[in-house]
Amino acid sequence: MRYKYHYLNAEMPDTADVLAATPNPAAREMMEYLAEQGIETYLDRFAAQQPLCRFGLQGTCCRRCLWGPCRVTPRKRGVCGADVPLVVISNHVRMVAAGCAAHGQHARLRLEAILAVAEGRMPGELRGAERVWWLAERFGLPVEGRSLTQVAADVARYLLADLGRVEREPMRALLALAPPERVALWRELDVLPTSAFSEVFETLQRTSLGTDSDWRNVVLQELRVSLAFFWGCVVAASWASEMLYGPPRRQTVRVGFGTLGEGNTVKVAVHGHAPVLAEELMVATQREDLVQEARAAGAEGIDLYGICCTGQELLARYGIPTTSGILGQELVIGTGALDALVVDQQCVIPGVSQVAACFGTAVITTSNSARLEGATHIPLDLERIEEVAEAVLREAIAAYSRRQERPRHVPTATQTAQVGWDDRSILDAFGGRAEMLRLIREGEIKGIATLVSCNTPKVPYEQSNVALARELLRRNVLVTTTGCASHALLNAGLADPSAADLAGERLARACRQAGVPPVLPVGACVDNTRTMFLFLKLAEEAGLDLPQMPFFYVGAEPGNEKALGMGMAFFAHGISVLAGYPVPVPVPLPVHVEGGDIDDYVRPRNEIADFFGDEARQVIGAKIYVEPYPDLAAGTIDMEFRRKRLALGWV
Ligand code: XCC
Repeated sequence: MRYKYHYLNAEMPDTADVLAATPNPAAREMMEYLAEQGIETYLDRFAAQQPLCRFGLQGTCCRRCLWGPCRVTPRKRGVCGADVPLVVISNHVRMVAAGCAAHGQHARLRLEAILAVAEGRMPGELRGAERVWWLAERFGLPVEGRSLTQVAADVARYLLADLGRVEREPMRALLALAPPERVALWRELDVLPTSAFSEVFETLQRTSLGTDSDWRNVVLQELRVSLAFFWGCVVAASWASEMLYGPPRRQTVRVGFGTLGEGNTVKVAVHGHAPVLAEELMVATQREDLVQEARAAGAEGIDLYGICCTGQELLARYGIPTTSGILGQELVIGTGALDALVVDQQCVIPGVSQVAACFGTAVITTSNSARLEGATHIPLDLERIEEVAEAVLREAIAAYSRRQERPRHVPTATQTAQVGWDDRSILDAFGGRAEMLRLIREGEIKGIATLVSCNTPKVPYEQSNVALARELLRRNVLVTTTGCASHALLNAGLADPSAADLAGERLARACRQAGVPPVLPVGACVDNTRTMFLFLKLAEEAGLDLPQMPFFYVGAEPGNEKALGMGMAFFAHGISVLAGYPVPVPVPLPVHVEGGDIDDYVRPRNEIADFFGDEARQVIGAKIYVEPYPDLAAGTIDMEFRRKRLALGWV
């Protein structure tokens, strides 16, 4: 690849590399088409930014006060005296705190929606009764003689309290649901979080100028905020969605750019993370008056499509086709097929506005905290949600009428996939907890890796996610997936049962017998909750602690601060993490010496790196690996699985 980063043991692609290596032919076609049209995309901006800043890539640029910015090295501290480990971990924990805030805000919106429905302020009903009763029981809330909506409101308030508590007491959902072995460890380390809001607040003050200057103490805050991230935000958001809209539904769907080319309909893409308005849009697309308006404009009806995590939510429940993750959003709009792009919050890049302007696509923002220049703003109001959905669709219909003569270029490729999985349906498909554990113990399934998180321009489009998944399958590793990694794997056909043909003999047999694909999409990023509960249930069945089990968290293409938080949360649970592209916790990698012989490598010393790479194993039971090359990454995961299986006497 064109851009070499010797000090990271990594390379990055230019546009020609991306076109040559992406496993997504439809994306390649769109990249070429937009380049011909002279329309700028992320590829052009990524090239213009090369070479990326060495200090930024290593996490050693400190901008947390106004004395700098300081670029620290082992020989040169910051003006305040901060050394490399302190700067790296302080920068990192701030990113995790930002991720916590991001997932926390969309958890909050969903919990507020539950209260609004329960109190009759928002239309609709709660479709996830089973989750409501289960949580009430686990949280010890009174249920005798109380209605579903009363209990659901109590559950929502309980989770909202974990989001925002300021009293110095531990988060209650974590105490109620996390494994006792982990709770005891976190208590011993004194990292039990108070709430998401409090830990984000504490993280920011602690990393301000001249506050916590003991990097090991900052690591403890990192664990604390990661636990708040998971139990206060991720879990709350996933279960709030289930309480509102019901569990995911196992179903066969079609996905990919090609779905955009079908039918003469008003085409609306939903994009972002909080599916509250998108759910209402689902209802509104069927409303007779709006369908009539679409027909009067010359269309046959109104169709929805999904991008990013809001897309994954609608895919898992209703089979609404998804088109792309974060990196392909400009390409989707560049097809010219969309009449409107409706965004809620997060992962909506500013670049979409320019592409949308070229094709007359209406961009509609709906969150007051996530606006785009040039967009029409129709803010979500829970109490008027039907009117808001109606107004959004009217904008889309108007755009359809205006856009009749606009150019369209829609690739034809689509893929089929089985989606809508969760911990329960996966266990059921494999014959229940005991039977699935037997398959793991006997090596039919060597281990389970969850392949999650974003896309990054630092690798050819979707290539690391897809190549790593294929290599894991070949090594008999079962894969669950969420978020933008899931978009990549769905687009590559790996969530279709026929992908068992790519798996090792033993995994292929297990999947065929169970009738499941070897890659199981479990939803949006907050639905990593489902993978965590799959891991917890299997560990419980085995009578083992999480760190003993052959489970892995893999972020092949980390891009967002939320992805760092998710990795740290799984790490805190004793599940090893592999970051597929050098993230700014530089764990020890052998680095080739520039200009040296082919085998001339050094292992850079860095206390933080040593901690996450080795020392943490003693304390947490897990470690963090960084490996940008997918085949080597798969080998690393396989190595850890083999060692764990040997230790357990599992062949
Ligand atoms: Fe965003 Fe969730 Fe990352 Fe994709 S995977 S880039 S966070 S949309 Ni969640």
